[in-house]
Amino acid sequence: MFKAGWVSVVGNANVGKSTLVNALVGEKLSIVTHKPQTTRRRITAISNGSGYQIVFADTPGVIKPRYKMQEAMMKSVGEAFQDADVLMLVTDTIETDLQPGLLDRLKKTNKPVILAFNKIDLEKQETVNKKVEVLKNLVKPKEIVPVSALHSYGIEELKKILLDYLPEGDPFFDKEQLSDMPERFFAAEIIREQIMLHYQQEIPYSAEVVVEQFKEETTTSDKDLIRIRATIYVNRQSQKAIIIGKGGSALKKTATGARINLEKWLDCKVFLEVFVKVKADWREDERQLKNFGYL
Ligand SMILES: Nc1nc2c(ncn2[C@@H]2O[C@H](COP(=O)(O)OP(=O)(O)OP(=O)(O)O)[C@@H](O)[C@H]2O)c(=O)[nH]1
Ligand SMILES: [Mg+2]
Repeated sequence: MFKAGWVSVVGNANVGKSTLVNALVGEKLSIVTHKPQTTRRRITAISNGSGYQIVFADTPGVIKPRYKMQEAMMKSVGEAFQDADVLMLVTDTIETDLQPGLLDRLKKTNKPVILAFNKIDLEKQETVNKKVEVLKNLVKPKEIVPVSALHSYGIEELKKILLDYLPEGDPFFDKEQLSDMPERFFAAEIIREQIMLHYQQEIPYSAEVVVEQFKEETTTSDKDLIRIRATIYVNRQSQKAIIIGKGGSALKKTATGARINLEKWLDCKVFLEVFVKVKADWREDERQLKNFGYL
């Protein structure tokens, strides 16, 4: 008997969905930062084991959209709800009030909901119990699993429970495959992670990264080198100046951070070139959002 199915990971922003998916898959696929709205698209992450394949869909945290890009983000959450065999709702100990857009969908679904109560390392057992009780009555999950994604606590238990609710069936993907998304996409995400970390206020939310070139080369020393050329697009000219910084210092720091993480992830030397361009108000521009793959 082989079990295979789709688990969509949904929740408020910043509760640790991506950290949890990475822990479940055992590989850093989704980017993680301390800022909300880090994840912008549905990201596939595959966990293969003996007798099972779980295809996780990490999703953007549910918010009330203010511009078209955020509308597209929320549309991808809706799609993840539809495609799921099992819904894994993630909440944390800090904010247990579910966003209305999330609660509505949870109330309408007839799919099994497993609640992963994350960040239990931050709270006393007593407080955790109280908050769990509130959520239990609100969303009526099939199971509740307390976890700490950051400390890899409760991960195996959670996986076991998810498997109980997965259908029997053949695997969807090759068992070596970690995702159905291309390396270029993950490379762009690794660069965007550094933008989220290095800049303040609206800047990270106004930036998009596109990888234009991703080329493997064999060098004379027999070690592989990957040449990556990427462009950071921002909304306005003033933002471009901030991204670049005085004498290029800010961009240099960002690109260095990105290169180090790309080398770790690709396990080889990376030559990274980053350019910055303005695409006026791209977050509201349907054609641009299509180009960037949001629509
Ligand atoms: N203390 C603690 N922090 C955690 C835990 N899990 C995640 N975090 C932190 O919570 C923050 C948000 O984590 P993410 O995984 O990016 O959260 P997310 O739900 O994917 O966020 P969005 O993509 O923005 O919706 C990061 O700073 C994580 O390190 C945990 O178990 N304990
Ligand atoms: Mg995320």
